Amino acid sequence: MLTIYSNAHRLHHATELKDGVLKPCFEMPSRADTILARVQAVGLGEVIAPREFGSASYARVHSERYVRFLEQAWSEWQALGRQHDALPLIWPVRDLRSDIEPQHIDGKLGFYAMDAGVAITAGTWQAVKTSADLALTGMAALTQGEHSAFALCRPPGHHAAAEYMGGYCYLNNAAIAAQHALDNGAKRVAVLDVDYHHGNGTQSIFYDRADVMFTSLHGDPLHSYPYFLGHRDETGRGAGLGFNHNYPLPHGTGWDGYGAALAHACDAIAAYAPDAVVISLGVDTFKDDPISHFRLESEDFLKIGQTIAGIGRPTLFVMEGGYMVDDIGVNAVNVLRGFEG
Ligand code: SP5
Ligand code: ZN
Repeated sequence: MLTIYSNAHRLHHATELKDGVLKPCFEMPSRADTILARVQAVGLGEVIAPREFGSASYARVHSERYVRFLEQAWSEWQALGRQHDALPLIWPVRDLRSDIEPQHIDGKLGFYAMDAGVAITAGTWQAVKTSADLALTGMAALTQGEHSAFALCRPPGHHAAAEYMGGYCYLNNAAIAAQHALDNGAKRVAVLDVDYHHGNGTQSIFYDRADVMFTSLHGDPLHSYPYFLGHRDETGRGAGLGFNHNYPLPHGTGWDGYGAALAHACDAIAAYAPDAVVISLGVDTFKDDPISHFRLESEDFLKIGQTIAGIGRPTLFVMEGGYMVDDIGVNAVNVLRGFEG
């Protein structure tokens, strides 16, 4: 399987608010290094660099003003003499106004962030746009006839919506890739999100649409981040009604519960007959993941890949979460090897 990778991810290494204390993000550069090392160790296939696509491709699923904000936030922050990571400190909850974009960077950060897990640093934009380019390059390979590809994205993307960032995510790499397929002749694309956390951003982007079916298996939002989306009754809206499927699963879910939900999800995706499938590949479902609560074993990730292969469609794997540095390489590549059979 083709892997698309760039060292640009190293430009982004930020801090997050953890249990009330600012600490280095769980989402750190060594994650991608570990996964790349495993790709090479098992000889998965060729590793190529991304093409540059540019903001117009990102603005197919994000608003132009949001993309501009991401591009300019660090220089606006730095212009105030600030040197630490840019973080929001106020959010427009409920009856506060969210129809007017503030001009001050502190206002903008709250306006465009859903949480305090998306600090912006000097190198963040370069890493973020390259991550989106990895997914776009992977999808371009599928449209040129590859049956599968692996975009080794970092930072991840599935919590980012049209106009907000959150949960280590800035641009929604999987959604950008899905839209690219549609813009290049695909009629229907399925996005299947197997990260431990609900893919709220991807759901939000495609919620009104029938040309992208979104399916997510995740920790029940009653108890797990992102808390405010991902319930079973979210099934789409308008033309999109019936094209959004959530499988919230309880703490402690192991292969029995997970495998059954995944098989059900993949049957529904196969029935949709998509021209391409995008997998939001999080491996934070692993039993030893430091921030999650499922109990998958390393061998179970092979079975995830096998089940996805049963859909039988061209498939782009887009890296999302997974934080147990020693094992995420094995687990992510097990999905890819399981897919290849
Ligand atoms: C892409 C992705 O997986 N994003 C996940 C973002 C989760 N952010 C909040 C996690 C809070 C978990 N707190 C548990 C602390 C354990 N010491
Ligand atoms: Zn996650």
